[in-house]
Amino acid sequence: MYKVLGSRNNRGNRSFRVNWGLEEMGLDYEVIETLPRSDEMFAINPLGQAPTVQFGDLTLTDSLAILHYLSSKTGTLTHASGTPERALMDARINFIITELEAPIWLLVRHVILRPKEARTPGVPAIAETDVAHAEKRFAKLLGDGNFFGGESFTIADIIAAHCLHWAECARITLQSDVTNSYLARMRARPAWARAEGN
Ligand SMILES: N[C@@H](CCC(=O)N[C@@H](CS)C(=O)NCC(=O)O)C(=O)O
Repeated sequence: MYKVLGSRNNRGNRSFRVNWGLEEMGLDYEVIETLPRSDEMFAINPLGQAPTVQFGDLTLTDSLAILHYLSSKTGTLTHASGTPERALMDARINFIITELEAPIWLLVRHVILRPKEARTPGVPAIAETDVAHAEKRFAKLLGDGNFFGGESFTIADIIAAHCLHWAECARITLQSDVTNSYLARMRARPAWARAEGN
């Protein structure tokens, strides 16, 4: 049984990526509601970040690393390492993390998370411009494909759809029909609802 220390909250919390992946893979898990930077989180993760996963004696950190671990272990939602399919999936994930997640995270920190005195005016507008630019590039890469990491659903879709959903939670309106219909398809997956606890 995997223990996800994090949250069921699906308004940007990266724990959702892991909960969704576990649901898609059909693995047993429980979510232990644990706040980032709480004593409980620091006790098992030096950065105090959510999600952190425990499995027996193993403690795993970082949502993407956890998804890579689970997908490699089960041989699902990924492509074999050393194949062109895997290189494409990894490139797509790197695109999302560096070009889409980064400005969303910057925006959220300067609009909500940081104490008011530590926010920099002007940063949210720059971050929003970068998110819009990344969304255009996402739509270009996806084209008329069904999935972002190749011909089948992979962890690249989990990372991509979570970030697009997170952008909407941060009150960004996604502009492209390609992006909106992709996100609607991902949200319609039964495992998405189960990961939200529904
Ligand atoms: N790269 C990490 C980032 C984890 C992260 O920043 N999680 C947030 C909650 S969604 C957090 O714990 N923030 C508190 C902090 O960084 O101090 C991942 O993907 O898991």
